[in-house]
Amino acid sequence: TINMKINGMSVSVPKNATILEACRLSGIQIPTLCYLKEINEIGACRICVVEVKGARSLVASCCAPVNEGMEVFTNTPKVLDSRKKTLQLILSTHNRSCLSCVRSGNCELQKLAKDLKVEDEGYYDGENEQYEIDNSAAHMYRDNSKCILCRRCVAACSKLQKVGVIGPNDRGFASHIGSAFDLGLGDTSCISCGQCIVACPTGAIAEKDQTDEVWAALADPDKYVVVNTAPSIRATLGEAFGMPIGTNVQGKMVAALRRLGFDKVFDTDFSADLTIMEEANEFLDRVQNGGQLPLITSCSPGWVKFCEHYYPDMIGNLSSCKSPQQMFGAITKTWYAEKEGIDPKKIFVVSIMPCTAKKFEVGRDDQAAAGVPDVDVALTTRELARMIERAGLQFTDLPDEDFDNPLGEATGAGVIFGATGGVMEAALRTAVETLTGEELQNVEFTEVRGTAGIKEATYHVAGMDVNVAVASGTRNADELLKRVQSGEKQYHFIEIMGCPGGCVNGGGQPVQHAAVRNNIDLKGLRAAALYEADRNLPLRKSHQNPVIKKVYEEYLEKPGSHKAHSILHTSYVK
Ligand code: HC0
Repeated sequence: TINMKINGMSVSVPKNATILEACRLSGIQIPTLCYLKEINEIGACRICVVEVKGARSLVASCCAPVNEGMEVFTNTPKVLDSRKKTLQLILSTHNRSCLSCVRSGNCELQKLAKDLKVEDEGYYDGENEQYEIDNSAAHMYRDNSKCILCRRCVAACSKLQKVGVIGPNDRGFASHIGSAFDLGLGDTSCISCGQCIVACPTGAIAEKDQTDEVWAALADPDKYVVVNTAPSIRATLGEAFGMPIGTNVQGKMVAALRRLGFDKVFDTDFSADLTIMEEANEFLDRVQNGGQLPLITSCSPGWVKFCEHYYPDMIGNLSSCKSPQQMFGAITKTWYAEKEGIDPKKIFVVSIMPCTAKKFEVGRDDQAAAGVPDVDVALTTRELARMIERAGLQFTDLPDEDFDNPLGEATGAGVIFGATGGVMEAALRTAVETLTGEELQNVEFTEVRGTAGIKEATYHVAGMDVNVAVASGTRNADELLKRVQSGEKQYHFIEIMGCPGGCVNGGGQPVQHAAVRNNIDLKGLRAAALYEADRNLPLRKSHQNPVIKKVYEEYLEKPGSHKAHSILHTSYVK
């Protein structure tokens, strides 16, 4: 440690800390705007300035290291005045239609303007650049009139995800964020992960809001509107209503959906169980019959798109299974529709996903088992929160209710899908039992848990060493696949999720401000809620799910059957 003074108080802080970190450790949260820990430490916005004794000018605390004996002042008139002027200048080019902005109430710029007492936000107003809204991508839009050029989205795209399809274009007053040659985002190799959206401090980028389509379906007496909620939503939706990170709100979520008027409230965990039946079978088939290995999971559409764009040679390794979202729609519009005597054309399937790429996945080819799209609309967690607000439901006061039958029935294997490593663990629970023919005593494969970007394990099963790996975030996926392609590593089975930490940290999840993202283990806290849910469930292996058993008995015959293939599997494009 080193010794220094902050606002006249003596403190000891780690010697490699920045001034920003030293202040935070001493109980002072300095305001920031462009700073994102580890990926955007560029000192560009100058909101985090402080006075350092002896320094000629104010110092950007996010990228200035501490020194022995340093004296820092965080709230002097000079500091406060500088921050306020910087913010006024930023606001002078900002589209301030805040009243109805999608980020109103959750905007970092808005909070700063209030905290820094900017009462004359139009002080430096003048002529501004005009931008067209980029609506070209399936999942999101960009409105540069609300962009403050902090580069957080650029860092998320290039440094976090290694996709790199956006960056600053032009110079000076004309600077704006966009794709190369100002192509529309939809014309680039964007993977639709939405990590840029959760990194954005303002409303410059957001998912395409499809809530009106769902309101219309709910109001249509000819439609039978079914909703399914992804595993991770129960662990994150509460954040949108001020509940602590990692609170499991499954019961209230179901109650809210029922009050919104959905005819049936079902669980994507059910179809996660179904995915395991098909995927474990595919894995065993490839192992036993010399199929292409490693088998790589295909349930994350951001990852699938990354594979198609950047690793087309590995498309043969992708599982042919549709994702649980798509399997849910497919089985609803076939088996369930037949059973209930409902015309599949009248069924409107809405899924609530932590993911923006799910909006893109809905429209992929070969995702229409009953001749109509498997899923009609994929909403993000944030869009669901907006519907609940618009309906005036007092979320925190709602009672806890249960999912409907039969597609609300799920095991613990389904719920852990939402965390990185969860699909692998769920698949192992079923594959190991099938291979050994014996009941698995300990169902917890802890080696593949946790928020590390890449995880590996070897399991000795039925006389064979099974090498598995798990990666989350496409930068980590890229690193892992390079090891596979170079021959450095040989695996039998790989799980890849497009977002770092898996779906709990998806691009459609409630946006937490940088002050939270930088300092709290968001992924770990959210994932813990899912592992706890798994621990508390009576059934924890997908093949134990009684409704899954019934679906195979009554309809699909067995995993991997011809019928299962035509309904639950798909293909990919190079
Ligand atoms: Fe996921 Fe899914 S677990 S991708 O992470 O596999 O989005 O939560 O719904 O489809 O089940 C997302 C989350 C899902 C799917 C499931 C998978």
